[in-house]
Amino acid sequence: MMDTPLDYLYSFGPAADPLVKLGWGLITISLLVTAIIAILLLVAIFSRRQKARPDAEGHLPITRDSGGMMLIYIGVGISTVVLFASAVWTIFTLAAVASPARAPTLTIDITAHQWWWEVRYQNDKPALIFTTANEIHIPTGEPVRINLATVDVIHSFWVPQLAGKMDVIPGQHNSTWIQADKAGDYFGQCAEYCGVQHAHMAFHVIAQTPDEFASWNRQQLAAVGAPQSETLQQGQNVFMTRCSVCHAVRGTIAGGNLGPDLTHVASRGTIAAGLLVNNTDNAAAWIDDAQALKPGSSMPSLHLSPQELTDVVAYLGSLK
Ligand code: HEC
Ligand SMILES: [Cu+2]
Repeated sequence: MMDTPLDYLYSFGPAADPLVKLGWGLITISLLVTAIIAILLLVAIFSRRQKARPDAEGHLPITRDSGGMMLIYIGVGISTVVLFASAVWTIFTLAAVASPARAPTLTIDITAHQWWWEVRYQNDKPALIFTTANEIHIPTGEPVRINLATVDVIHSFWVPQLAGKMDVIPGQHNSTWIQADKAGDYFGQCAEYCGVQHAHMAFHVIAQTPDEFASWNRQQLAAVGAPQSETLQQGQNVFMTRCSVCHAVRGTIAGGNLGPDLTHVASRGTIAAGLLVNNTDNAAAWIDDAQALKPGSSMPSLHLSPQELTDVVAYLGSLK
């Protein structure tokens, strides 16, 4: 989990377990092959031919023994069996992770943007659909369907401890699934180079017990109330004039969709796709000069007045 980011040698769910076993298996086979070849090579280098003895006339006899061919047959034979077995194991692994054992009850549409992830929780009832960003909450023990789309270039969705990579390709709808059997914070990362800030296109998958997940889900659906103080009112005013063209806050007139939905931004652990811990100082630094922190991002450096900045940061902080 978090203490070992992107550690793909451990897995925490059925979409990743077979992959990790295969990974360990192929590493073991590769190391064994390397060791055996190294040993054979050393034997060949250091073993000496028997010294030929000259015959009665003083000539060295020419010997053509054919024993070497047998070794080649054996070597090629063993390699073929091992490679074929690895290929079969790989095919079975791909089949095992192709789809979950039972149909997912939860579907999340994920849209990749340069350089952040839009996360939309699907529901048969339109009123229960909501959008968030860069932080995907899932209930433990449940397979979750992930539908992938992109608004710009190719990206790749990767949470190594929960599933293999799935590319996100313009004009194509790929889907994959994840499942976490243990509660925790799993690190995810765009795994296909997508421009200058590719390295800062991370996300978190937060697996919670079904009860905790249900209460998180309820909280995300809650509408934002009216600002409760003068500062928050000022902050909301700044937000509506300077930010709402790109950002949405459900329940207000802010409906922009160029940037992440900020309805419950204060509930998220990080901002700017995993780049910064979500606290007052970082939020202020980000809003003041996003281009210094994530050059090339579609979030402009707003350079607000100190008062406007304090107010808008307080407003965002109230969006729990
Ligand atoms: C021109 C469009 C645009 C404007 C205007 C804009 N933003 Fe952004 N904002 C973005 C984009 C795009 C991102 C995502 C950047 C990234 O992570 O690469 C973003 C990210 C953010 C984030 C991080 C959200 C998250 O969950 O990661 C916050 C907070 C934020 N903006 C606040 C503001 C505030 C406050 C204002 C107004 C003072 C503002 N933005 C104005 C486009 C905009
Ligand atoms: Cu990327």
